[in-house]
Order: sequence, then C-alpha cells, then structure tokens
Amino acid sequence: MKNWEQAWLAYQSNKEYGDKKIFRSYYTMENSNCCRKAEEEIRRSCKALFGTEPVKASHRGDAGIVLEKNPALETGEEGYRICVSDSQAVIQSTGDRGLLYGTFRLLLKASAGETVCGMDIMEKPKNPFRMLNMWDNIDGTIERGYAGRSFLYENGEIQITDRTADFARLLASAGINAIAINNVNVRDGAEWLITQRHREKLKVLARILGDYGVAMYLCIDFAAPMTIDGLPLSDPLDSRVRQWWKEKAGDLFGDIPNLGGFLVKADSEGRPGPFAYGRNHADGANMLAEAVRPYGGTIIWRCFVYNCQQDWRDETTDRAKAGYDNFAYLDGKFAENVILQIKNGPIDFQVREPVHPLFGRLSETNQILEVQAAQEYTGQQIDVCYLVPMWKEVLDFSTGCGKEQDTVADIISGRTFGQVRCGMAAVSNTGKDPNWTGHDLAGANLFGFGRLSWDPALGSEEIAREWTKLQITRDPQAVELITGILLRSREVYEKYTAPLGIGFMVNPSYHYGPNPEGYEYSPWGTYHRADHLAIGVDRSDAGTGYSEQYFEQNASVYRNKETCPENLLLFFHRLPYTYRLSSGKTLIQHVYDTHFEGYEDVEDMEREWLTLEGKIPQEIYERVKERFALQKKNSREWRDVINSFFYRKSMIADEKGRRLY
Ligand code: GCW
Repeated sequence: MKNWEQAWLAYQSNKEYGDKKIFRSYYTMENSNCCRKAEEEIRRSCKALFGTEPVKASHRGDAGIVLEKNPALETGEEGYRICVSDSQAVIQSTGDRGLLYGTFRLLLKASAGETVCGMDIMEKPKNPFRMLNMWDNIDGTIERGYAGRSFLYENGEIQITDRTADFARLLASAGINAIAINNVNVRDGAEWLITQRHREKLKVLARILGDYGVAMYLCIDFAAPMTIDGLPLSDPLDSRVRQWWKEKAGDLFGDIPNLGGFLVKADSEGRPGPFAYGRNHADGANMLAEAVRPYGGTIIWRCFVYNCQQDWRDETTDRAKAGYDNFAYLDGKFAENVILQIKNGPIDFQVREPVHPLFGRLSETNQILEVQAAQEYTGQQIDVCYLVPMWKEVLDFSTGCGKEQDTVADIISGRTFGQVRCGMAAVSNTGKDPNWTGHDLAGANLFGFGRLSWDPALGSEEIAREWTKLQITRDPQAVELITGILLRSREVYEKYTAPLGIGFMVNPSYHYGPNPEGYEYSPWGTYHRADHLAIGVDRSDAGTGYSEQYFEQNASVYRNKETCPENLLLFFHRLPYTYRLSSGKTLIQHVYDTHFEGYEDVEDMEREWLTLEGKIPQEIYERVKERFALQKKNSREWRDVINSFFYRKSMIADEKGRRLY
C-alpha cells in the first residue's frame, strides 16, 4: 500500500529526524485493547518513518516510550500527559483511550518532523462527543458521497476489510470517538441492520472500532416496529411500540460490544416520525431513550425538520425558522440521555449561512453541533474548499444567551449550561477512493474536524499546516504554499458561487454547478425571489421574523440592513440591485466583481499548485492538478451563469465594461 493511502497516517520516511532515539523502544504494563493498538502504532510508524523496528523493553528505564496509567492525574479517560526528556517520552493517562490518543499525538508530531524532546503537555478533549456520521447506504452507495462507493457496505452486506481498521485508526488519530455507521435516511434494506440478519458482522465492526476507542451508533428507522415486525403503528406512546423498542435495545446492547446508541432523523424529508400520531419530537426521542437507558445508551435526535412540501407562492412560511419552531419550545422536555443534533446553520450546509438560532436557546437540553465535511454544497470534493475556517466562525459565534460563556463552542462543550452529553458531529467525506476523500486536499477537512472537535481553540492555519506535513509533504516551501491554498479556498468558493449569503443557486438534486432558479419554484422552501429590481427574502421583524429568533444582541444586528454583516446581507434582506454596500459599490457591481475575481483566484491557485511538481508525491500532484482543471471549468461556469442571471434580470451593465451575456 502506498503511503498516501493512509491519509494523514502516511508516516513519510524521515531518517534524519533529530529525536528518533526516543522511538527506539517502548515499555508498557497495560494490556487493554486500546493500549495494544497504541503499541502497534508505535511499531508501524517507526518502521515507516525511521526504518527501525522498535523493541518492547522489559524495564521502564530502558524504554524510549513509556505508556502507563496514572490515576493521580486529572486527564480523565481520554486526556493525556506527555513528558519528553532527551531520551524518553512518558505518556500517561487515567484511561486507556487517553494512552492511545497520547501515543497518536506523539507519533503525529514526529511524523510532522517536529521535535518532541522537551515536550511537556497535558491535554483533554473539550468536547465529550466527537462524532462522524456516515451517510453510507447498505447497497454500497453513499448519499452525498464524493470519494467513490462505500467501504462499509456492498450489495446489502457489511464489508469487513483492511480499510475497516485503517479507518478506525484514522478516526482515533484525529481524536474522533464515535461513529454512526449508516445513513440517517434509513431505507433500502438498512432498516434491517438492527435485526439478526447482520448481527455477526455488526459485532465484528463494533469490536474493530472499539479497539480504537470509537463507539458505534446505528441510524434507525422510526417506523421499524412496523417495517420489521408488522406492528400496526409506531406511535411512541403506544405500549406495544414501547415494548418493541425495549426488547430491541436489550437484544442489540446485549449482543454488540461498544454500542453507543441510535441516531435518528424523524419527520424530516419524508422520514417517519412521531408527527403521524400527533406526538412531538420529545415524545419520540424519550421513548427511545427509555429503551436504551438500562444499557447507558444515548439517543441522538436531529433537528433538521422543516416543511419540504412548500408552495413557492407561500411567502409566509420560512424554512429558516423551522428548526427553532419545532424544537425551542421543547427545551427541558428531553430525557437526560437524549442529545439534539443541530446543523450549523438554519438551511442546509451552504457556503455561507448564519449560525443556527437554536444555539443558546436550549439551556436544559443536550446538544451536538452538526457540520458537513462532505462538500455537498461546497464543491463536492472536486473544488478545493477547506471548511475549518467556516466551522471556527460557527464555534466562535457569541449567541448572546445571557451567560458569560455564550459562544457555540461554549454551549456544545457543556461549559455554558453544564451538559455532559454534547459535542460535535460531521457528515463524513470518505469513500472507497484510495486517498479516502477523492480530492486529496479534502483530507484536511476530515482531519481538521477531528482536531477542532477535540479543541475548538486550535487555529485553522495550524491545523492546515499540521495536516499538510502529515499527509503531503514536510518541505517547508510546499507546506506554506499548500496551507495558503487551503486557507483561502472557502472564500474563493464563496466568491464564484451564490453571493452574499443567498445560497441554493445550485442544480437540483445533485447540487453541483450553478442553476440560479434551480430551486426557485420547487417545494423545498429555498427561494431567493429575484425579480428585475431586487433579490432576497426579508427575514427581519418586518418580514418573516426569522431575525427575531436570535437573542437581541444578534437580532438587532441582523434585522437592520445597515448593521447586517455584508456576507449575509441577502440572507436577511430583500434589496435592490442598486443598493450601495459599505465599499460604495452597488450590490450588482459587487456580484460582478466577486465573480470575475473568484475565477481568477482559481487560476492563481492552480498556477501555484503546478509549481509543486517534483516536490510532493507525484500521484497527489497529478490528482489535484486534475481537480484544479475541473474546478477552473466549474468556477468559470458559475461566474458566467451567475453574472448573466443578474445582468439579464437587472439589465445593469458592468461598470468595468466586461462582457456580459
Ligand atoms: O443536505 C440535505 C441533503 C440530503 C440529506 C439531508 C439531511 C441525508 O441534500 O441528502 O439527507 O440534508 O441532512 O438529512
């Protein structure tokens, strides 16, 4: 297997590494599975990095690396302390997973070529849940998958291959500790994952993940009692339904080691849920919570609920408001083992959206922030788009909820309201492609998600740089160049696609490429309502009132077009094309300028990439080169389609005299 097929665990040979004496041998008295995996990783990495086979020392004093539990430390189960002298690295934790995470931290530092001698750190994850959501279907396809087919399933069966453990290693090395293994849209046979039919392989999968400290979650079909066992209904308050889930939970938890619980998409985009019986989301979630409680299980319930059967002529229903309307009033009604999972924004993973207004409102409810590493609306892993800066904006957003620590990062870590079941989840961007993520540079999003969910205070740049060194090259110039591309990629993507927070000008269903009216008259509720004079939906207090779902600190900013951040202007306001922005430019001129610029930026990024030939692994160079050619085509198309659309609507020419069609 090629190094790059291990993504950021590539461990590219570095025989000149100054601190390699540390990696000559290791010592441990621990024998948990996690610890064994840590030992395995030490052997594997040293071989690849330094060409040496470290020995297991029989005396602590002789060893280069020591792994030991230390109950006196305040690391918690997952945290660690790493202390490195000139000749020995001591990794300690109160828990086994902490030893594994600590080992990965030390090894990744060495793999990045950084010195480890003198290191003295104690780190703990800031978020209890750091989870990946696979949208893999049991037939082997992946919903919104852009890196090939699924490596978890084929033809209706779970696949256990070398990739399974490799994936678990990747997750643990980035600090990810939970995974939902199937698509939240549970259909086409995936309903049966919770039956005996798949049990043996499910147990093996759970064990492989568990060895790396990754808890396994299953997405379930809310109507499973009907689908699987022919019950007449799936009303969460019906005693037969409750009993069915209790037995199901007993069966699953009794059999499968390392099962965390269920992730549920209910009453959303056609999935069944409690609404059919006049019940609410708390009724639904709590029923399942009661079933899994005896086993310490958790129910993660998604808040992506809205009317997807809207009539475009209806101007009063605002999809952006739906999440809040469906869940805010239920605060305090959910069982302690229920977590609500909330997308970063109120619509759907657009390149620019405001932060979801539920953050800060749920003071008595566990919550997880959901982001999408899969680049559904951000270039589909054809265009480069490093998402960590966007996720950081969300995490750093001050909700104004009245507590001293009021950012999204504070809330989802439990600092604000004292919750313990909370954290972050990302929709995975992986598949069967040898490099895991299709676009090699998309590896930075998966790694970045793990690192950021471990510690939201890490910088986008530091994560990008670390990832580049691990996965692509340690060559300092190349690292600077690639980091530079990553850091500006989202802004570039934003420039050539839908402007000023308007979103959704994409091709229906597959969501790649421009189509300004692709969703305009559809039932999905994502309208921009452009006419010949103006564009946008007034979501202020004078319009749909969406801005009023925020605490006053933010509501007052959003409801006025003068104070609304410009990159969200068309999300919150309906404005004429002649509206003047703070730069003095008209709105329409801003659209033209950013679209011409965005395309030029892509040309620049491509030009820079081409200078890397011979400096980085050839296969990576070639693959990314190909993607840049496609991105250039895509960005040119976006530029032309968007500019033409606005020109044709407004009939206002470009001030700079560039040709519009
Ligand atoms: O972004 C939308 C996607 C759907 C997805 C849904 C969701 C899994 O287009 O494919 O379904 O969101 O998050 O549930």
